[in-house]
Amino acid sequence: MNAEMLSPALLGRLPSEVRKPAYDRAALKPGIAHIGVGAFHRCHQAEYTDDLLAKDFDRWGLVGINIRLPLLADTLGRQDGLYTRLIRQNDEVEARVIGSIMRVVDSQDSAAPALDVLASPDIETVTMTVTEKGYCHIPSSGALDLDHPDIVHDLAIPEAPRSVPGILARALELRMATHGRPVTLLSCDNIPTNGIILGNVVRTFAERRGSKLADWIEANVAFPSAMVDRIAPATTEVDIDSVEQRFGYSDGAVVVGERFRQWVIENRFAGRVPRWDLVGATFVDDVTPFEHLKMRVLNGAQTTLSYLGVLGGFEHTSDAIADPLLSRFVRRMLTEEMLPTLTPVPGIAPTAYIEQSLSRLTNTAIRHRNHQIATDGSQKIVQRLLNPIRDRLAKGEGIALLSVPVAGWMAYLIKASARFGRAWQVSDPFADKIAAIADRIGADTKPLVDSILAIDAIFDPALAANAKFRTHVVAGLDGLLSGDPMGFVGQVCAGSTDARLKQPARSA
Ligand code: CS2
Repeated sequence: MNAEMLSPALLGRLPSEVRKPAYDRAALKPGIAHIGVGAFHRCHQAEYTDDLLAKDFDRWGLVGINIRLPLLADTLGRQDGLYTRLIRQNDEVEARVIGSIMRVVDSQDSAAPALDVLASPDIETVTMTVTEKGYCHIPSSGALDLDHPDIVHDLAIPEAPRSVPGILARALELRMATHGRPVTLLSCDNIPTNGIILGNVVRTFAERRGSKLADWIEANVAFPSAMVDRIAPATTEVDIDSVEQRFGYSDGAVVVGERFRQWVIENRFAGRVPRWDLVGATFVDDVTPFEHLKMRVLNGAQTTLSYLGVLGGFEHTSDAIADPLLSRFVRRMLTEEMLPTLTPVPGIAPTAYIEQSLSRLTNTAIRHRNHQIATDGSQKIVQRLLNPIRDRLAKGEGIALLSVPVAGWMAYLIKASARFGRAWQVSDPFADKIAAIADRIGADTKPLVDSILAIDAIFDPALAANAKFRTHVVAGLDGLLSGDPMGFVGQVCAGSTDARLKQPARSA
């Protein structure tokens, strides 16, 4: 097929079932910059902004910045920023062209294009989805990792930064030196207290650059926290082809997501506020209870299904949850062990939230690969699993279920080592370290767990020293590295782990 490419000229001729931007795109002016224009941003913040522009048109056009792959400036540039957002819910498909992105700059080779946008007086809000590791923080403490190679580089050459904290600090320095206008930096990543962590890393970096910048930031920059939610996996060729086949035009920047979406934002802005609350977002004083709910329940379930799913031979989340055993395991884990760790959220019943989350994961039209979710687990397990485990241990409560996905993360990385013939390819900042530990120690599970728990950037030392936690993780790793990982999950689910723990741990 040689279909016409999506463009402003094509908008008037699109099939009627494809929804179009309901405002005058030619009148758009930039007001928001977004760092990390991946599938999630295009399916979430850009859609909310598209809704806002249709409801209450204001100077809130989006300028996207990619400082890591993919390159997108050409693809989206050819389409004048337009792209198709598909909602897929089992057999239903709903298409909509989003118009809120005015342009995207690729800034992988040099920070200059990113800095030009971020330092512009037009930009009043900067949102970002740069993945957990983009913050260059130490997951277990939230502090800036001063040994991170990009941070070392950026502190030495602050005019040509590579890291997110370095780029933001330089942009703020340029704003201070030129027009001095305030700005809101709004993290939309799944890290706990994301506004506080972003504030920490940018301020720590700025303090190293001198007190003038740090003082200016204190007076002129806001770092609200936010909880963001919509399942939007990486786009595939099949998704791109499906738009051409179904609607007759070509679009290189299609995104696919589920119907559910949520955005809870701490009401703390510097300067003008994009009124996303008019179109379904919620502004609150404290995001923490929402964040716990989402990261522990929805993300906790996804992470659990991803590791146990890969070990059990399942490709996608929906395949893993369709398995009766994994489905039973994850529901029990959430209701029996996760739920009691949640802070009440007005208007949201936790049991109903758990059921809704589990049902979202069964959506067979969302092809979310377990390996995609398993990526960068070292940056995810603290907020999704280890913090709730810590809360339960502090109250003397059991962790027989929650400890299994922690062992699952270890097993996933260990099976990527030479000892297991590199069962699959992994991507995690700690992958090499764990493979080296696995190759050095071999099959003896207890010293293997001891060495992994000693990585204090991930495991807080008090948690790592907890005897109950260690015992459960050793048993979990033993079971998951055995020839029958699903048999082990079955035993845990049948409630026989405590019995197992009385036996000396078997080696893998
Ligand atoms: C997923 C998230 O890849 C992952 O880590 O758990 O991207 C998840 O789909 C989103 O947080 C849902 O809002």
